[in-house]
Amino acid sequence: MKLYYSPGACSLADHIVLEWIGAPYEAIKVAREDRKNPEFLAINPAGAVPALEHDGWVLTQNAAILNYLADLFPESGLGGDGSARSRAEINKWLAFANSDVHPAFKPIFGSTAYLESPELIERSKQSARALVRGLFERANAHLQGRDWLTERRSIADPYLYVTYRWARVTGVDLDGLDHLAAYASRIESDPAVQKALKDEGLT
Ligand SMILES: N[C@@H](CCC(=O)N[C@@H](CS)C(=O)NCC(=O)O)C(=O)O
Repeated sequence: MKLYYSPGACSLADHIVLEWIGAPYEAIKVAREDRKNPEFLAINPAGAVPALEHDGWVLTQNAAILNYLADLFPESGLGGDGSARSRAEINKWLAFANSDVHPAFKPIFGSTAYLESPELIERSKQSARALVRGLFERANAHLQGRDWLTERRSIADPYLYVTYRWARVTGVDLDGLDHLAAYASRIESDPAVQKALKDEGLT
């Protein structure tokens, strides 16, 4: 298996899951500025990470990749306990991270540059930070008394963790979100997570 990733991007979730699974894989770095190069567009026409190559077949879209890995390695338990309900709970939180939290960062990462006005761009970023804060307040409330988003560690956890990392460096107000902070520290102190971070050149 080959995972195409950019350091610290949402592909870090897949990188962590591969480490948790423990099966052999190769992590191939795609620098941010190389994501639209013809070589990488031939792998993912969207020019986005992650992409997973397995037996000559390429899968894109993070939620699909994470679910595929969970299905390929059911013994990892990362896709739940085998019941429809546990998988649905995991996919609920995966959707929260992938389709609510992740896109909320877009203005912070530059999607509103077309506005051209520095003042308007800054307002769009402030509004995005407030949106992310609101989403994290929900996750924080849910995490009270819980170690993981669902009954057990799953493919949803590293995705939320990755977005928390982004929040830390983009000025999102994380004050008082103590359950979320403890959860992120718990994930971060895991040796497998440390390895994925080190391999991506992150601290
Ligand atoms: N819907 C895609 C979005 C992936 C995505 O946004 N990846 C970012 C990195 S976190 C990226 O490579 N962006 C480059 C681009 O879309 O141009 C997925 O869930 O896999």
